[in-house]
Amino acid sequence: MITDNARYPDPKRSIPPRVRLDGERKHKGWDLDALAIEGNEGGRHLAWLPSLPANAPIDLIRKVYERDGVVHLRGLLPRKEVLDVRRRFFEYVQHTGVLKEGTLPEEGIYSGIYGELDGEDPLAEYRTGANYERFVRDFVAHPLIADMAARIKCEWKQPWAFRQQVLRTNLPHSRRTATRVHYDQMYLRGMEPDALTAWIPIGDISPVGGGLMYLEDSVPLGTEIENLFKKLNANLPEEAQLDAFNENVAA
Ligand SMILES: O=C(O)CCC(=O)C(=O)O
Ligand SMILES: [Fe+2]
Repeated sequence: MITDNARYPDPKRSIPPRVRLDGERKHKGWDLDALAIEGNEGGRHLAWLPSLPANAPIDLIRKVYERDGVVHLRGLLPRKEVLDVRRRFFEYVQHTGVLKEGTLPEEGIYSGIYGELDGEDPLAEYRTGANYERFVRDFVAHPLIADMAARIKCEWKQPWAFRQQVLRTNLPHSRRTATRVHYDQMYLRGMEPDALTAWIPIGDISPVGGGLMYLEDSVPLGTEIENLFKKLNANLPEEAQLDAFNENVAA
């Protein structure tokens, strides 16, 4: 349970100031300066993450990934297959009443059943359960995803150390449900100094409907933090060195 409320700014009140003068401020009807997105920074300092087509030369994709620690690819998966998973998921949660009557599951239109939500997600149990369903497992195992990962990380001899997947949903009119800022390597103690995460929007996800925020120029910061952990953890027993919540990390 989250008790540290002060760390979560009210998304309705934090109107971001214009802090970046370069780049596009408006995109497809969305105005970055008027967006109040919940996150550790309370919605300030936003810019659109540029994208590359998935069929761009792999050298370019790798270059952007190495430089930024993230690469936003468009058009990797057939749209129809993605929308199929979207439909299956909403059919899976339809019994909760979360979908608006008279709309198609594929559209994923909210009924408003839960009203305003503060720090709770009534769908959490179902979306967690959906991770074990065949249609989600098959989607995660899509060869196009694995192939792209292998092309980006072509130096990896053995690409998969273990399997981890999270199916994420966000309900409209909820606050304090955003996952706080982190990098995924943070949870992977005592393993290779590198990991790749694929975040895949299942259908069209608007900037206020959830999605991914990325901290620009954060690669050196992550490296610095990891080096510090390595130094601090060196004196811990082996088991504690592998613990993502050991005394050094938790602090
Ligand atoms: O469930 C979430 O919102 C985020 C999970 C996540 O970021 C992760 O698994 O690395
Ligand atoms: Fe993460």
